Amino acid sequence: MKSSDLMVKALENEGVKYIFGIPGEENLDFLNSLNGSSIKLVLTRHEQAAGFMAATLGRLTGQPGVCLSTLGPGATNLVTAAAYAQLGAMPMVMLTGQKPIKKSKQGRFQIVDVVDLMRPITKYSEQVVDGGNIPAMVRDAFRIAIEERPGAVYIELPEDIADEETDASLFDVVGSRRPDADKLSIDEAVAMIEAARMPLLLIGAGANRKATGHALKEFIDKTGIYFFNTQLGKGVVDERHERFLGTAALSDNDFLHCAIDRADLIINVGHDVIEKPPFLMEKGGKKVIHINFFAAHVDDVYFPQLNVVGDISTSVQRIANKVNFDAAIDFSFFERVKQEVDNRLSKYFEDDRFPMLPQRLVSILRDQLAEEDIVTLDNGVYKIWFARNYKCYQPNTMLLDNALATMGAGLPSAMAAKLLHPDRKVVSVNGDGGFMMNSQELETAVRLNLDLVVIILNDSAYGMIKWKQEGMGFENFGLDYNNPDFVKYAESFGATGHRPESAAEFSATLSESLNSSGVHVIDLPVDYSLNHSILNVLLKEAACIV
Ligand SMILES: Cc1ncc(C[n+]2csc(CCOP(=O)(O)OP(=O)(O)O)c2C)c(N)n1
Ligand SMILES: [Mg+2]
Repeated sequence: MKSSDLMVKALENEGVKYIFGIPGEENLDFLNSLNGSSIKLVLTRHEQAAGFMAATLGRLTGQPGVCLSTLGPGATNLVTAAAYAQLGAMPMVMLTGQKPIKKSKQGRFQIVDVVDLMRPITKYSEQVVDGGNIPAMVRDAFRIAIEERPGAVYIELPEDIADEETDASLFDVVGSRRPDADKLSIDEAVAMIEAARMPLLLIGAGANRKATGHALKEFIDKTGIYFFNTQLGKGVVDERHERFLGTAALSDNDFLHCAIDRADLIINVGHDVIEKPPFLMEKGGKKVIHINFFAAHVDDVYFPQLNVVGDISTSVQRIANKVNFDAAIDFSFFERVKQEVDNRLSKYFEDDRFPMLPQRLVSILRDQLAEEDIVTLDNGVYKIWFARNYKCYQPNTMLLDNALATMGAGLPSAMAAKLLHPDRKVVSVNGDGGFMMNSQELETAVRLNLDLVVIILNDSAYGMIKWKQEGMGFENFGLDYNNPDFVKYAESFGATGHRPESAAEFSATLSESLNSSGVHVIDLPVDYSLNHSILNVLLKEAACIV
């Protein structure tokens, strides 16, 4: 068999259904082998978007998404997506071409050492030097990408190797069970929880990767312990739960930090330090139990006193079964904080000023979307408002990136979510800056016949950086730009463009767009005037009001 055929067979063997990317001439053997396979090629307009889509597929399924590019420039375009998958713990396999390695008449033309380039931002980075190695390399790459902590892997298939004959055969896909935590660490956790007077539960990124919600809800219901989450832990337990305090989108001084500051123990499930810290540890301060698939990375602001390492769901179940939490413990303080947080966060939910407040957008979207519908966010200052104010009812129904926090992933991640869940509504929320970083993918979305709503928050600026600039007391400088006419822009791709002029009109446009087919782009003027006064000023002065 030709090696490129074997590569396709090896990917099929792993259950791959999509490959996202842009082939170059160095991939032509592979492309030909793909023709007629069960794998669907999703052609994109930029490799970065292909990588973001593959990573999102990995994030949502737990199985690696696969992306493809040519050598040199195509491969370097995958770098940001590799970092996105690696930091965000999303399993992803990247496959690129390369010039012939045995004999080439092209000098160094387009040649970059991609294997070395990818090494620090992947879990595995190797070149295929013999077609016979393909079955083992692919099997191992997939295993490594999936294993906790998941991430990106990279395989380079040079042109001459792809064309070689090989008689190698595939390996069966053999999974492995995640080990459970040692009994002693469970006992220690139980003892620490029983000794605590003001414990809180924190749900972080790792808890969103595997099904842990059921075990966590049982733990909360049994003990009555209040909980909060990180941005990547949103939705693991339904945020309408009576014990839910909120999402820690900031590291300190937010309303819910009033509760966190008072806690004497944080039972920290699935958190890892790639996220912006949800709270800051201090020496001699509150204690932390780290429950995750791996031990805590120690950091100046994170040094848990106990690691419970093993399958999260099993650890939480075992702790819940054993713990005898004092039923008489007084949770009234946390109860009061919860009331206050809920009141504060919903303050502008009905405010109809236009341009629209991000808080109002959050409430309109939450009203119009069903439990299982998905919102994806790009990176901008609205992410903070969504993380704090939008309540998720199910895991992975708000796809945001609190790890690499790159701009440009919002639209591709929405496209991947819709491909995977055609029965759910998907809304992509972007800043005007982030949207323009991968807006060319509107063409891909239209070509794929995706039903998608894309909202662009228009402030003609890199608003997030403006907000930080103001917070640091600097003058407004260097962050404004002009936008294209987004309605015409959308139409030129075959999408439908909308430009509402009031909150009521936006609400009606959104509803219409959600209930009709095709790609809808809504250019929404946004009012960011409260970013500074609430997030920089009010929170510092008056976050703790209970
Ligand atoms: C690729 C990339 N470049 C730069 C940044 C730094 N950055 C973070 S948010 C932001 C501005 C985002 O602007 P926009 O998308 O318009 O959102 P807004 O905050 O204005 O709503 C910038 C430049 C980043 N996170 N990623
Ligand atoms: Mg902007």
